Amino acid sequence: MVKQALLFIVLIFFSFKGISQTTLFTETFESASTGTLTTGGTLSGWKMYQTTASVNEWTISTASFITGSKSLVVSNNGGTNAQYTVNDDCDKIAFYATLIDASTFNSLTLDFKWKCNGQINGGNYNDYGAIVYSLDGTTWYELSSSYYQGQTTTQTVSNLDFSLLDYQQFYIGFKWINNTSTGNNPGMIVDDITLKGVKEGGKSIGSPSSTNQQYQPFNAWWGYTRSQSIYTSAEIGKFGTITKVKYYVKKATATAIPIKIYLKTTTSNTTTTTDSWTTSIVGATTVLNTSLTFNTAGWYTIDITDFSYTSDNLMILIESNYTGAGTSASNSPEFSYTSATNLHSIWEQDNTLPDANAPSIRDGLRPNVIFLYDEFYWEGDVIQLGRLQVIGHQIGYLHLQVKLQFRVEQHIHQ
Ligand SMILES: [Ca+2]
Ligand SMILES: [Ca+2]
Repeated sequence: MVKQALLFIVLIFFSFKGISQTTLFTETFESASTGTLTTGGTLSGWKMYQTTASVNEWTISTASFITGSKSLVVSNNGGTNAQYTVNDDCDKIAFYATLIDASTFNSLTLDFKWKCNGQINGGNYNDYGAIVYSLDGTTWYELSSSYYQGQTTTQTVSNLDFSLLDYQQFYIGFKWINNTSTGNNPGMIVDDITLKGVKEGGKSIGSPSSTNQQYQPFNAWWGYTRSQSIYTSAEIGKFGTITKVKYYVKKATATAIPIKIYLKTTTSNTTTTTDSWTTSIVGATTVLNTSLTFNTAGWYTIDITDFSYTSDNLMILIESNYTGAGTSASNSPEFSYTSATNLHSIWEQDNTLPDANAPSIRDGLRPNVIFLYDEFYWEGDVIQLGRLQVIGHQIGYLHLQVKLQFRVEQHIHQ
């Protein structure tokens, strides 16, 4: 009797070709109409926000263009010339009047070209351009204290860090300020604006414009500290497997801090004022136990043991165990926070563990955080491979190559 057994082996090879960026917004002004931006309607999608009225205006103009034939130009004569009136002070923003939706993107960067002579006097910027953003189109914030002036030839800015706005929806703008005397043409001219990001599942909680900073939640100023935060399901807005968390470092230092991070879900809408730390961590999962050094300002990514977040609010509990009496204030890193009533509690103590102490202090100074999720984004066509469904071959932040290798073996038993 002959038996035939068919061995069917499928080998799937994945190769990742690195992180790819997606363009979220781009503008060359080449298809835009020329004219002066106003606070009323839009001009080819662009609008003006005014703090100080002036004859100096933002225009889309062919005067002193940077590339192509049109640029965004400060002008005192409707865009005929790239010139400004130095004795008429001005504070105006040109902004693209459609929200940029980066709610599923991180690692945002901005490219643009610019020219601006303007004025600096004794180290003080008097006439200059700046990058600004807004969450509502009314309240504007400078991205950084980098100002643009002193250049009469085209300057190229590439990959300017815009990650402060990761996972946000926002407006982007360019501010022109001049004071009431002295200055040099041209004023600010902008062109070839491109905002890019890397698509990855996540959620940012806390105001990106917050200027508040504190030692919590990774506090080295005390010997031993604990931080308890609740981020509500309404704020987070999505369940799934959380793979990483990010905290925003405002003050970087070279200090290594032994830390532990715990996660748990809770139906409570407030952090404790009565429980000890020992009680608080009951039922929580330890997702990290290591030493971290927050030596770079900006979002600091912490890879945690994957946590399946499936219901209720999310509680993050963090121990910092620098030991002893802690380190100096200058050596302690600081982190961004946003006030959130009843959603952050702390324990702080030198020399001995505060774990049995109750109550804590409920300060409501909750650290800003980004949650990263284990998600894949697929684009393109659908390919059916039996039960394996591969939708396209381009995922948002990785380029995925799939090779299938089939080996058929015939075994004859006699
Ligand atoms: Ca152009
Ligand atoms: Ca001036």
